[in-house]
Amino acid sequence: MTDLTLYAYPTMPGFFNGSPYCGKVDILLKLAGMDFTTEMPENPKGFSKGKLPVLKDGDEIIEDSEFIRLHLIEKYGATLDQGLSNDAKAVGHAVCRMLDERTIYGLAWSRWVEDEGWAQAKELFLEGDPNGIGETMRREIREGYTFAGFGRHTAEEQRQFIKSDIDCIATLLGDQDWFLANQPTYLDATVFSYIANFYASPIKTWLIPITAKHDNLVAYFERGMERWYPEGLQMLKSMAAE
Ligand SMILES: N[C@@H](CCC(=O)N[C@@H](CS)C(=O)NCC(=O)O)C(=O)O
Repeated sequence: MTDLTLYAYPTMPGFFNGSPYCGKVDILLKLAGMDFTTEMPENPKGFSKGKLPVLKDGDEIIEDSEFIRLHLIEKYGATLDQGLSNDAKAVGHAVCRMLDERTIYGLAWSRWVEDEGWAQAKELFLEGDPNGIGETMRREIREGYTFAGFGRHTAEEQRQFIKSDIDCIATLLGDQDWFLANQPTYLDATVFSYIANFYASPIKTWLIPITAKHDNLVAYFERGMERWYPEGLQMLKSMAAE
């Protein structure tokens, strides 16, 4: 009997999470067949890293999506790798790091820093940001990414970087249903969460066209939605039909 709570940012019922890190863990837990509940904690900053997702497993608190993945392996034997070769696992590792440590810049910058994305994000995530918390986060992201280098590039250069990451994912997927194996692995938990946020987030940004031009990524998105978020897919289909 497990007692698992995923602390994650809230999302529409039946929909993928607007944070790719939270979405990744949601899918990892689904892939592992775990029973769990999802909650928005009263104070995410109360955890030692001040970030979500966090997994509570009985008395244990595990922070960071990567440590949560390792916890599922260590405690439950849920490798979620379909017996991949070491070479394939190395590719999986590299792709996860690219998305989580670089491509994320494009997603966060387009939502939090660029005016067009921010106008939408503050309504969706912060109900208009009446207390100005979002403005503080916005400044922190701009400063942090500028220190890291991404923020020093022009918009055109930033988009070139992110487009090359998305092109790389599309090439790697090719005509397969899932990355690396015939059934989804932990890599799909990560990639799907990004593709979904690029392509079908309620926040509309320049990430949509550079993802949508890859037919295989669009088909992959729908395949993942059917598997993990069928209600959300229905919602999207009815909205498109209106
Ligand atoms: N490396 C972490 C990153 C988690 C992360 O950056 N979460 C964001 C949401 S997408 C967050 O909590 N941001 C709030 C903050 O940094 O204050 C992981 O993989 O879990």
